Amino acid sequence: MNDPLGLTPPFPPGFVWGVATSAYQIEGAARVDGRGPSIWDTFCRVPGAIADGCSGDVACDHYHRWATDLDLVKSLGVEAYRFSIAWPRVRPDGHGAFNAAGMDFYDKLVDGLLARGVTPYITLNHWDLPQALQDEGGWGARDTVHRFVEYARHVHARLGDRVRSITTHNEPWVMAVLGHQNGIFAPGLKHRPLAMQVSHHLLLSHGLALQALRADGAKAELGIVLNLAPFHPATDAPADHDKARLEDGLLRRWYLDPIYHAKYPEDVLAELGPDAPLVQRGDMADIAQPIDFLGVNYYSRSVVSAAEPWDAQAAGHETTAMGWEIYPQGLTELLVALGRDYPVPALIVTENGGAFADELSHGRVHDADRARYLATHVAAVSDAIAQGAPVHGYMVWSLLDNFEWASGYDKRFGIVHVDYATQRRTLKDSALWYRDFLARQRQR
Ligand code: GBH
Repeated sequence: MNDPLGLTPPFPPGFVWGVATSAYQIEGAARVDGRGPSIWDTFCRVPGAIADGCSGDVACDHYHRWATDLDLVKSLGVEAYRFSIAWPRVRPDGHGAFNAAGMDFYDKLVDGLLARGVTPYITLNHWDLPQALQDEGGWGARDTVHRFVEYARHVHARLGDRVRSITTHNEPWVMAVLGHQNGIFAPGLKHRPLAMQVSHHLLLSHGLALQALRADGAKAELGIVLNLAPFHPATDAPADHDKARLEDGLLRRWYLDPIYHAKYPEDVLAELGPDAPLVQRGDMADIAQPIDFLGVNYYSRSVVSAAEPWDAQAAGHETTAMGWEIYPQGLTELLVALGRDYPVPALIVTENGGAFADELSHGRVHDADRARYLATHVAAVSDAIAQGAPVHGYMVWSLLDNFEWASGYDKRFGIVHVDYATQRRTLKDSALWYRDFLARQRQR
């Protein structure tokens, strides 16, 4: 396809292009080399929890195919690969001995990336809490905060000298709200006060981990990844505007105000009332650590109406296979607003991409819709930079088709197709577009 970016200014020098994955979604090998069960292993066995009834037991078998998968990463010409460490591989029972075999896998992965000239960006928690910790209250229990800090220090001691970037948590809102309030993600609970307590413990563990890693002499850039979306009122009615402001409070300000102002937003606390979390003295100061970067996962905007339910699809917008509206200008708006509202030193788009109805035929996947999605969102990032947003990188979600959580394997986000029966990988047209786009970037 032609280059909609031909007329955009070149990206700043040092801008980092990448692809992203997460452990449970690709690794498989669920019972290999001493890995313990995570809350997702458990949740996948709850009847009806996963659309196709499958689990991450095998997934993309990346645990065994990592070397050829890294060759694919290199072939794209990206600078960075963002992946997550499976906590239940590193410390299978949550608080006992660390499992050397589990850590060895990530050691090989990091060295394998460096050998291929690709920079590792690691995430410590992409949702796969050890089940043993869930059995003791999970993220609702304050002890889990300290177990996370121990795990973070252990991973940092092994890999910290070779990774450029360490993310504490991927999308705390998703873990807290989808996992403990809506119950659609592991651990499948439905209790708002618990969800808010979980969000507080995630933030606290983030802040304490940053302090611990810095005390340990961290050289890597340290930060957190949030799922964010601009909220647009469906109409001009004041009730819709108020709702949009509150939703932004729950998704964005709830996580960034503590980090930057050491307090939760007043309007959100007022709305939560008795559902607000218990905060101990000193917690807010512990959370308010400087971050080196904020990771932004962007998929769509959110149109908000006080009159539920509002259906964006019914409003006639083009959507991906997830039913999420395709709205690239929302990424510009979001990044510009973040740069204006908070003194973030660096924003990195840590995930962006779409699920589409791909068809593999004669060794090709003509996913022009995905390539267009990526190209228009990359252009939106360029617009944000032109408007002053400090964006330092962009990563495609995802390298591979993979286990899309409650949606199972039916929803494909990869720029590389995976045939699960044979584990054969095929570069989709979107991957070829990204590779060629990156090659052109380097020539400018
Ligand atoms: C990310 O989460 C995850 O980090 C990643 O593991 C996952 O595979 C990827 O995205 C794709 O899903 O229901 O229309 O209101 C995404 C988090 C939160 C994004 C909920 C969409 C609601 C859209 N998602 N959000 S809608």
